[in-house]
Amino acid sequence: MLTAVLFDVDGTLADTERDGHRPAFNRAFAEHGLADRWDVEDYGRLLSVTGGQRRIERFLAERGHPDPAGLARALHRAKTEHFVEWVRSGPVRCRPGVDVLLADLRAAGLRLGVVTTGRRAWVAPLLDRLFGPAAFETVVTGDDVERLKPAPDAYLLALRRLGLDAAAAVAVEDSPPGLAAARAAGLPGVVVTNGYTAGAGFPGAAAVLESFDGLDAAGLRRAAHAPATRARPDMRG
Ligand code: XBP
Ligand code: MG
Repeated sequence: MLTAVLFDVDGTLADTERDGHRPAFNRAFAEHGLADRWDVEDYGRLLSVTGGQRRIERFLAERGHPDPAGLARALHRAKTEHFVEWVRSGPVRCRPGVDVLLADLRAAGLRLGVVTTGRRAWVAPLLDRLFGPAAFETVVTGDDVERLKPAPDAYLLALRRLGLDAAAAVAVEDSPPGLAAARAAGLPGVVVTNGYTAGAGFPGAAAVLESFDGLDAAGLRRAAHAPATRARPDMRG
């Protein structure tokens, strides 16, 4: 029986990537004297690497930088400060329909958690700003686990904290690595796509939706228990 819903943050609860994280990375590059800037399209490709610090490190390594790990650490620290500033004072809002869905899930007695690979330094103020304090029973961030999505670690930790089996929960995600993490932890995954992930393949998703509009607790329950989609022929190993 479904008793808990675990939400991803970036791209799911809020559209943070294109106009939030991306400009924060670019400000950090500029401050460190780097000429690199991630445009909207580049950033979409870079999102296949989860975790901002790993994303920068991979980018620098591919360009032959002599100390990609060290510079990525410094850049990511600066990026996180800029992003926190945006979270506190920028025009961030939850995705349309999310607040209505959360209220309905609560009214239906479902437990709510957050599972993200982003850093707690911004996740906590973002959730506070959008949903108020203590809106979620547990919040797992990229600081809490060794391996980020698509590894199952963050979802497994959330289940452990809630004392639940995977069959009692559903993950709500926006991206292929997020869905893969949920599936690897044994959870059904309902995907709600956004500008960056519409059109991506989501093998194993219980449902793929384009928006939260009209989605309520009953609809999410139905979606979670739909048979998982088969892998697309071109996605099979
Ligand atoms: C989100 C991420 C994060 C953000 C940036 O993935 O991969 O790295 O892009 O946040 P998901 P940080 O939505 O699957 O959790 O810079 O704090 O890593
Ligand atoms: Mg996401």
